[in-house]
Amino acid sequence: MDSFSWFICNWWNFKTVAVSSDQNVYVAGSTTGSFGSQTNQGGRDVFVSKVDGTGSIQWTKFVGSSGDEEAFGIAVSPDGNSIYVVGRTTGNFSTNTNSGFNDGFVAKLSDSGSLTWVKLIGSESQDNATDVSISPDGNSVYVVGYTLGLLTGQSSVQGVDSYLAKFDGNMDWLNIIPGTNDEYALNVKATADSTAIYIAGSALKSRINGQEMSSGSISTFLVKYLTNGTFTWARLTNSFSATSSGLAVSSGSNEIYSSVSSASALIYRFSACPNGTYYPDGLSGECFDCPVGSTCSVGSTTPVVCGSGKYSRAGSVACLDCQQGSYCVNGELTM
Ligand SMILES: [Ca+2]
Ligand SMILES: [Ca+2]
Repeated sequence: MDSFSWFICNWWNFKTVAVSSDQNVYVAGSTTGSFGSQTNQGGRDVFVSKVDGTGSIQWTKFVGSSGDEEAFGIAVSPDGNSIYVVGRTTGNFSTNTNSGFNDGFVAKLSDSGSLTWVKLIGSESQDNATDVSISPDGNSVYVVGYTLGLLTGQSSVQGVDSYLAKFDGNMDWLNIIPGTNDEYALNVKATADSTAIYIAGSALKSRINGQEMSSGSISTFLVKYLTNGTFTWARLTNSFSATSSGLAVSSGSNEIYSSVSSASALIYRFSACPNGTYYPDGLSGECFDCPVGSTCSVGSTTPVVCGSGKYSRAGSVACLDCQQGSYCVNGELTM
């Protein structure tokens, strides 16, 4: 048991992997077997393993009940001390009783392999937790997933609904992505500047906040939330039998990459508008020129109107003093 390659055997189902800042690798998946001191509780249990930079397995911990567990997402806190795993379960966990069929679960483990807690996100119907991301300060844990039922805080059911939930030990809030039919949130990333959370997923015959998805086949979408839970916008990324497969945000928080599996593998890039341009959503491939009388710095969502006695030309980043012998109203220069 001293090499990573040993670990890949056919009754272990790897699903997800994360790397900590101190170069340890955490993997999660599910298994019907037992392993070392870890005894399977029944059906499939989730396993979490820590592998160090040399490929040596440091520990393996089971997260299981008598029901079936599967893991879909894993994240490590920036300080490397906490590991969060999300997935679904048909069983019960100590103080958390399953609400029916599958419930989504969130499990927190320490970097030494002890299980801190397990929380369920569930309705009387099918529920799932698909991905997890952690804020830069490590205090906020964002979980996405989808439900066929009615979750706490959810007012009505529109086909398959997707949620974004925030945890800081307990669940702070859970918001439903505003879609009209079936939406499946599959990937989540909190930005490094702590301002936003991006969610990628797949949708069927749905409009998300007015943004039309494909009417006939599975589309993929990108959604932005603010860190206080406010929905910001939705974008269609691909409209032809596509599934969201990954999501990444640049360290500067100004570039979003969304990967999609369709007839071919695709990557969509959304970036902040450059100086002298703007876009209402802040990220776009089609930025507008800053209008006459205003200025726009990089990433602008709204042009800033020049003050009295100042003017600017289209595409400006700075207001200029009104010229002698001219007058300037609302940022426009009149000779
Ligand atoms: Ca189990
Ligand atoms: Ca359920």
